[in-house]
Amino acid sequence: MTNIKEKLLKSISAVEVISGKELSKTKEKLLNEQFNLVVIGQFKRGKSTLINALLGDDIVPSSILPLTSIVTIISYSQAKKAIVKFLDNSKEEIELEKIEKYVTEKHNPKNKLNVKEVHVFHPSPYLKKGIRIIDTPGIGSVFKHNTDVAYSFLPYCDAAVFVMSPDPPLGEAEIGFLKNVRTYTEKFFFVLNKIDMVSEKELDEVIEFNKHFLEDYTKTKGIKIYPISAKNALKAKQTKDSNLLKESRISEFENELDEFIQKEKGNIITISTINAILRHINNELTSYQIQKQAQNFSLERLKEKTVKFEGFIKGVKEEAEEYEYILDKRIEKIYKELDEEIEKLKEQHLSELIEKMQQHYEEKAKEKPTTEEFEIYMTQKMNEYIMDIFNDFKKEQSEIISNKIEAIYDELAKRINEKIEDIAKTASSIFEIKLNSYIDKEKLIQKSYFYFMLQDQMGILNIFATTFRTKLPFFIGKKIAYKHIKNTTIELFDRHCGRVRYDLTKRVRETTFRFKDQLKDKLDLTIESIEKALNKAIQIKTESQKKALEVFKTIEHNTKLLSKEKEELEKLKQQLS
Ligand SMILES: Nc1nc2c(ncn2[C@@H]2O[C@H](COP(=O)(O)OP(=O)(O)OP(=O)(O)O)[C@@H](O)[C@H]2O)c(=O)[nH]1
Ligand SMILES: [Mg+2]
Repeated sequence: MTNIKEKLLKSISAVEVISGKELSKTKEKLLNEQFNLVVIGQFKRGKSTLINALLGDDIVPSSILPLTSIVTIISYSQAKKAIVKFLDNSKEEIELEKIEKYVTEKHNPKNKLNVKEVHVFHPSPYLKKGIRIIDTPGIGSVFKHNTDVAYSFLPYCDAAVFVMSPDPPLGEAEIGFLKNVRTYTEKFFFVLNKIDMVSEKELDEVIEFNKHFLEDYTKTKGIKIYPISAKNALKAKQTKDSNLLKESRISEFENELDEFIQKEKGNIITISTINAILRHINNELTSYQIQKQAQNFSLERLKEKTVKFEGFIKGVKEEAEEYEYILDKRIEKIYKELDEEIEKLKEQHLSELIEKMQQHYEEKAKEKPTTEEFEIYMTQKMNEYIMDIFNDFKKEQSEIISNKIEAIYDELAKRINEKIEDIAKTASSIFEIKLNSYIDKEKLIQKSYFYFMLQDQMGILNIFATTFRTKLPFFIGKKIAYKHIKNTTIELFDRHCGRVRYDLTKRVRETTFRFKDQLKDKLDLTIESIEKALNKAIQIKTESQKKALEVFKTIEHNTKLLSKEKEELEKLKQQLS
């Protein structure tokens, strides 16, 4: 990945120098595109140690006490440094060695420093590949807030490493967490850390045990567990001890993670960058051809032809606007269909859910619990049912919607490509030369972008243990408590419906915006390069012959350089696909 990236940056610079134009958007996209890898797991499983092991250096603090309390985002930079971002949006640069003061419960108890997150910059080669690692506070620790943090990062990451260890195999907090993140299992890497603490036989048992439960909780078959010792891996890398590194078994995990990263993201970015450079080269070569050809016409005829071409372009622009309108209409239709699905979901599940709650009510009542116990039990049941319903629904709907918008985007991209071809054809006929158009077909969105998370503070119902209701004796309290639960069920169901709608439509809006921008750019750049060429051609005609000759010499030279660059990029593209 590093190599290709560097190659492409070189190619961009070369094309910029030759053409005298900046490819800033392409460069920015290539440089900024990061692979977000989030590391999650119960406290003390060894998340921070694993990150240090991947990087081969003690970067994030680790300790025997529950430690990380603030999210730390680690990315590449030549110079080591850390930036603390506070809840009031202010920032402060600190020395990397001082992050402990901000990210740990010990030094920043209950986050009294009001830290939002800490950004760490480090020159590690691992990060240079374009990987951004996110260290999260352990789930299920005494600080409930930490679990929410882990949840909230999932939708935005490209892969998640879930760290477990043999002591004990799996806890309640982990199980609860895993049940709720089923939607994301595809991007999970399950790591069993601290293998140095158990015998070979014990290890096999723990792996078997965990695998069975993981598959059960996430409803996924064939889950792979990577047994490693992060502690030994880190030590081995720091002391260059190859035997210890082998013992740590980290390499297999690293390799497969790398492969996943390359497959998921690397190719998409590199191919779209290659396409952008090739498109740019093609526009530039077309512009040269037009400038040369224009010299065969009198100034008057050239101006006539230019007017004719402008007329054609006006039509193209109008059509492009129309496409945008059609796109908006289709997106609206997707929203409407989603609303219908939500209504159907309500019809199908809500009355059934209330019925189930009624059954639980009757069964639990027989046990004569206290009102408080009763309410806690019922609330738990309700949360479980709702989570189940919405987990499945959101997965199904994000799949359906991402397929629908992909189809719409594909069709529109095809039409814009046809327009670009049309421009080349029309320009060819007006200016009596053969011009080539550069057409690429690339994926504009990633499926993972559509997966999203429901469980957040809003989704979890508070247990109203302090209200007067729960203090009532059960024979009085049960009816009131049940009525309360029933109303809350309806309300919570509604809120989840709203939440699904909000999340999905937001994602559709964001991708559509990016998509439109890309298409518009493609078309505009093609038109712009021809228009500029015509202006230049007219200008050359009014200048001295000596100057004109100079211009054509440069054009000749640049054509050779760009053609060579083009050839290399095409070869690279072929290798990648
Ligand atoms: N034996 C052994 N101990 C390990 C290993 N990895 C981590 N530890 C130890 O486990 C403890 C917790 O490690 P951390 O990396 O701080 O764990 P964490 O998951 O980041 O913890 P929190 O931030 O509190 O959630 C430390 O004492 C580590 O030295 C390992 O592979 N083997
Ligand atoms: Mg930690």
